[in-house]
Amino acid sequence: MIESFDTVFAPSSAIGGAIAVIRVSGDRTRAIAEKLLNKPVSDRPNLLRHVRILRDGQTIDDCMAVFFRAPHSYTGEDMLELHCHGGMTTVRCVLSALSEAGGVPAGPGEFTRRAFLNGKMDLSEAEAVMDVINAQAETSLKSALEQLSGSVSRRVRAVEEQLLNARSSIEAAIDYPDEAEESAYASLPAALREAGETLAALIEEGRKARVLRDGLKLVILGRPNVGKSSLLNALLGEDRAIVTAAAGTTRDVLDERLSIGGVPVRLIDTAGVREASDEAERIGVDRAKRALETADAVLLVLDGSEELTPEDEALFKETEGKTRVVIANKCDLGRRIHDALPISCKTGEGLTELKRQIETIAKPAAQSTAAITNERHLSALEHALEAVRHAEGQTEPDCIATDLSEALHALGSITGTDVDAEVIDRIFAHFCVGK
Ligand SMILES: Nc1nc2c(ncn2[C@@H]2O[C@H](COP(=O)(O)OP(=O)(O)OP(=O)(O)O)[C@@H](O)[C@H]2O)c(=O)[nH]1
Ligand SMILES: [Mg+2]
Repeated sequence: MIESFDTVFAPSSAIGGAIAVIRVSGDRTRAIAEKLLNKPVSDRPNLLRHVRILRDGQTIDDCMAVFFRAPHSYTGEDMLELHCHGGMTTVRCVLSALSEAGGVPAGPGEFTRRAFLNGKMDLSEAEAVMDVINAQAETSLKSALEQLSGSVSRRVRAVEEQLLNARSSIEAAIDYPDEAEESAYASLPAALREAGETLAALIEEGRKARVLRDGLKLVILGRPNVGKSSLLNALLGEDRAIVTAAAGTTRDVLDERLSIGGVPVRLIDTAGVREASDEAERIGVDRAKRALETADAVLLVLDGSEELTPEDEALFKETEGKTRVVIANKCDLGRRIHDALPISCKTGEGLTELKRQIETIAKPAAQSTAAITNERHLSALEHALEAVRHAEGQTEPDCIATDLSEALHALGSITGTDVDAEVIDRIFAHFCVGK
């Protein structure tokens, strides 16, 4: 267990690069730096300096170092950043020297946890740090950077404000029951409704924008042998799925990630839909239909060199109402279907246009970068909404006040003003060491 008074250290860059960044944070940073570098830390912080790291009087690295003085650092504590040579041996020697000088190896997310505890950022901003690192595409990165700059906290604070107003009306009613009818109490129903509407809007917007994190779920659907797996491979640019001339090749659902126009997309190849001839194929067809139920959009693939079949017609019906792109594949063999996007997985014709159409579907979903997309934040908002709705159905001022406190508690857990220690532990446990 790392104590908050420990001075911690950890490598902060990926292993194997030319330069390894090692960070130290805590009260003893200055003493440790002076021991390792064998000279006093300069009075001018934030400057990159050329130094030698010593261990038992021997130079173990010739590198660069920056000292940040509390509270003007990432963690809010004194910090040292060593930019060493990147080899495993160098890094291991420097880490041993730090340990011998009194440092303690940092656990996952320890630096960001300290930044949160020292008030350098709120909890939603701390969580955004991890989202920035894990961002799968440009739009997810933009959204995480928005969150890092405090957009989530700002929007949550606005609802908190509405709820606090509602609560003060209630408190007035409890304290001065006789004047309650004329007083602010009269405005309570409207205040509750307004807070509920804001919460509901935030939740809906956030759920939509979660596409940013999970990717637009795009299901490739069609009867057997029209070239669904060939399309998956063509869009991915690699031979991921098995393609054969026999109908009924794909049995399982294949789920691949790629980025189209900066938006993360989950591309899902399915078994060709028809009356299945064996058990495995039947299960495959069932899975294809289940994938369709949760799809954000569908690529309905036809064989453009043949006339439409009754199986194609059935799929048109099944995908009605879904966002879809109808594709006539194998256009290199002939064009017998019109009103569909002609492509050829064989020659690559039409693929650029297809990608453009996918981009137009994915982009609007990705536009709201300030939305609250983190699952923990969304469930806290839902909890708050439930409490507000409950309050709307109450008549006793005391009961309404209790509901409002519960809603405010839920909102406080987003920014971390009102959060249990275990929640904090759970959040930082998912961080990488060194961040
Ligand atoms: N000429 C031509 N052949 C294609 C094209 N796309 C796919 N094919 C061929 O069509 C056959 C079926 O391709 P698949 O990608 O396996 O088709 P599928 O829809 O995944 O088939 P199932 O998994 O059985 O449902 C293979 O022989 C491919 O080489 C194309 O654009 N032009
Ligand atoms: Mg296939």
